[in-house]
Amino acid sequence: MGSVNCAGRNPVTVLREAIAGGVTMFQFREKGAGSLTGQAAYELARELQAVCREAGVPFIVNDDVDMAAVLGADGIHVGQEDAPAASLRSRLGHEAIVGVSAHSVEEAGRAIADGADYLGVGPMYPTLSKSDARPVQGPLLIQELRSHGITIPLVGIGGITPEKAPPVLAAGADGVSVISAISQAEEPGLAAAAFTALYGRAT
Ligand code: 3NM
Repeated sequence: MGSVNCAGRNPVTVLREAIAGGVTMFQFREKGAGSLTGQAAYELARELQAVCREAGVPFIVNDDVDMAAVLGADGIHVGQEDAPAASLRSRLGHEAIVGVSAHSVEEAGRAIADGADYLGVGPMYPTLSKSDARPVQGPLLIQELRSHGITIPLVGIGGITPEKAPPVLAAGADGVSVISAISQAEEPGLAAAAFTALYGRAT
């Protein structure tokens, strides 16, 4: 999540509320039209990192390994075209969490061989939050990854709402990664709680 995802509200408030609702990991993703750059992006990142620290929630930076290193982030999330996970981890420290987006069995296999800790798998459903999203894959892709013997944590991403999350979890995902269904909800805390309430039941 980043500043452009928050329906004009302060991202710090949105994140605080989301964490109060049960969000267990946060990824700073400052992307898209009107997003902050340079110093302003760093300032927001630091504020959001402080909220995460206070709550004991891991703070992950999307794509920008320099930012992750400068901030001492808990981890980084990258795409297929970025540096291999193991080299990112050696830059950030061996405890760093490295997540990689995967859109097929082949991409997943490569990311795991390269040292990914978890995979973001999507898009599960149509999304408005990523302009260059791949074609929708649906929860079936998660099932396919599991049937190929992939055991590392998988999180579904893309267009996931509390109503659409159960098939993703039932397909074998360990969790869901969500932007708009929480960040643009009238009450991000309640929206996050609607997701966390699913876990006991669907996994
Ligand atoms: N990655 P929302 S879909 C950041 O398929 C991102 O890899 C995707 O936002 C992928 O929850 C996506 O608002 C956007 O749909 C997720």
